[in-house]
Amino acid sequence: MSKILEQISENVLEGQTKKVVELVEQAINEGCPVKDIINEGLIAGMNEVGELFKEGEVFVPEVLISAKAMNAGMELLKPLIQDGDVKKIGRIVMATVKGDLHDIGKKLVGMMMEGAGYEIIDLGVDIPPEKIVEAIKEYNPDLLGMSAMLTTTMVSMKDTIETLKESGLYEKVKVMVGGAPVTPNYAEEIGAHYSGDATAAVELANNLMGI
Ligand code: B1M
Repeated sequence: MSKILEQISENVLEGQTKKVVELVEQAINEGCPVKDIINEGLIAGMNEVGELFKEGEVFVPEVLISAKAMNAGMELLKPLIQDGDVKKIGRIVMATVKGDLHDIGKKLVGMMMEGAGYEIIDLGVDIPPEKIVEAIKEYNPDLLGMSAMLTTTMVSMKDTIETLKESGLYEKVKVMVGGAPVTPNYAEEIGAHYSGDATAAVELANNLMGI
């Protein structure tokens, strides 16, 4: 990994927003590929925070400070992966499921999808099945993307699909799911399509759209 990406990762870990912004700007100016800045810099740092969080070495406030630093870096990259003139190739409603407040990964997926030409309607976090179904009725999207980061909340993906089926909407929208605890098997079991990261999510969406 190049030195600057390592520094971005370290500064996300330390929650140094100003420094992350400076380093991301520098990496962009040096021509570093955007996907490397995201994966080897920003996400690598956040993953380390995750490990320390798991081990009880850091707590929620530190995690939030790191998340803020990561988001600040992502904002700088947004214009580089989004082209305002791109004709929209499909519409996706996205949500973090009921009981779940994690949204960094979902935002990243949304950002990459937008960059690939999709129109994103992000419902936010902690969204119950009924709200998702209402949104499908209102926006009539091609795709529904659900994100869950907790083993305890991923069941809401299944509940949402059941609610979609009961409302007769399941046949009208292709359902994509993702997030750390979600597996391809689980997705298949509940009648959804799985992708493991933001790049794979775009590939999957394109496949589902026949692009
Ligand atoms: Co929480 N948290 N958290 N957390 N948190 C995890 C998820 C955890 C794995 C940490 C750990 O113990 N190691 C653990 C879950 C364990 C489990 O259930 N298996 C956990 C826990 C337990 C909790 C709390 C319960 C802690 C507590 O309060 N005791 C609590 C729950 C709150 C709630 O949701 N109700 C909690 C709270 C929080 C914060 C609020 C502090 C904060 C969230 C801030 C925010 O999102 N705005 C937070 C964070 C930041 C994390 C970790 C550290 C980092 C998550 C992240 O943003 N990663 C996380 C540990 C970890 O994952 N290493 C952890 C970076 C992001 C780019 O990756 O989100 O994985 P990720 O997204 C990826 C892929 O998953 C995928 O693509 C993304 C980009 O590559 N993807 C999709 C995601 N959605 C997709 C959808 C798709 C396709 C792909 O299609 C639609």
